Amino acid sequence: MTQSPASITLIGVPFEGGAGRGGCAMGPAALRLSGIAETLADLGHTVVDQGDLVLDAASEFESTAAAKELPRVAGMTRVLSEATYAAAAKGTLPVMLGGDHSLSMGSVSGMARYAASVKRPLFVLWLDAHADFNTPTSSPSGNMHGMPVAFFCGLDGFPQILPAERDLVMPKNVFQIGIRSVDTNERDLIGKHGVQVFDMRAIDENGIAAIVRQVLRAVVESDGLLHVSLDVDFLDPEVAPGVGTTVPGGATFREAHLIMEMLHDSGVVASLDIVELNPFLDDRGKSARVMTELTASLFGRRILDRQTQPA
Ligand code: 5AB
Ligand code: MN
Ligand code: MN
Ligand code: MN
Repeated sequence: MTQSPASITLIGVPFEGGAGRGGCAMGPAALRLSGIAETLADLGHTVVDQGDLVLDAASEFESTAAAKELPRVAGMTRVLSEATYAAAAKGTLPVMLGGDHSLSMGSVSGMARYAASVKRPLFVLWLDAHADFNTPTSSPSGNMHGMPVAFFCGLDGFPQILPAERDLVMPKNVFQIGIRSVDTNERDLIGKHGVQVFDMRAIDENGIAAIVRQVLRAVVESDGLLHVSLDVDFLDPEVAPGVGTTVPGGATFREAHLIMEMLHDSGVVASLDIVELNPFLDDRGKSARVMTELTASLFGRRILDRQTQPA
């Protein structure tokens, strides 16, 4: 868990096959350059960087307009799902250095398998401008970085990338914060399956702390494990410009930090994805540094020795 000194496994996923444009494959290098491993070690954690995964396409699939680069996405999903499971099963906390958001098809599937093996429910906190709940049938773009949540929840419309008996995440255990861009079909799917969405309006109306408390209460009450998936575009583009799919009106620097600080204090975080960083579009390393700072807050960096006051 994030609270006491943790053993952290950094898993580099230099993958951009799920995004509409190139650049995310350089994400792991930029995150390393921003000092992510050293920052976590300075906080007292044991950090093992296992380097970048070697990725291969799954040649039985075909790339189509509905699921672009499917062979590469499928190959990455298989390798990362194994790597994430293995890192968690040996008692470490996997941190994925992405890579585009299709990598969560693998990381979350691996964590779902791990959670099932220890008989605890898996919850997912999805910090993103987008819901990423499209399927190949609903997607307007065919880009698979817009589909990972639908995949790990087991929606119809995907080819069989992982074994049929794989462990899934229940849509009601997926909490999304920061959402401000949802496609028409995707909106119907969210309603039908009951994903718990807190859009930007909910943050404006309630404040971020009340929302995070509600999410953490759900996890703690059912003794769950929490996987956090942090898309760079969750943040306002002014704070983090280095991403291919900017949407104005995102989370502020402080809102994002408060989430991370509260997550740390909860002690329920079991794994983390840092995704969609595109160093080619970044402003002198600004976004890479912000992601490293946020990760530091999630792993215990604090301003003063004080927790968030109860409501
Ligand atoms: B990201 C869009 N909904 O499906 C689609 O950045 C955008 O991982 C997806 O959140 C954005 O293509 C994917 C229009
Ligand atoms: Mn995303
Ligand atoms: Mn996004
Ligand atoms: Mn994006």
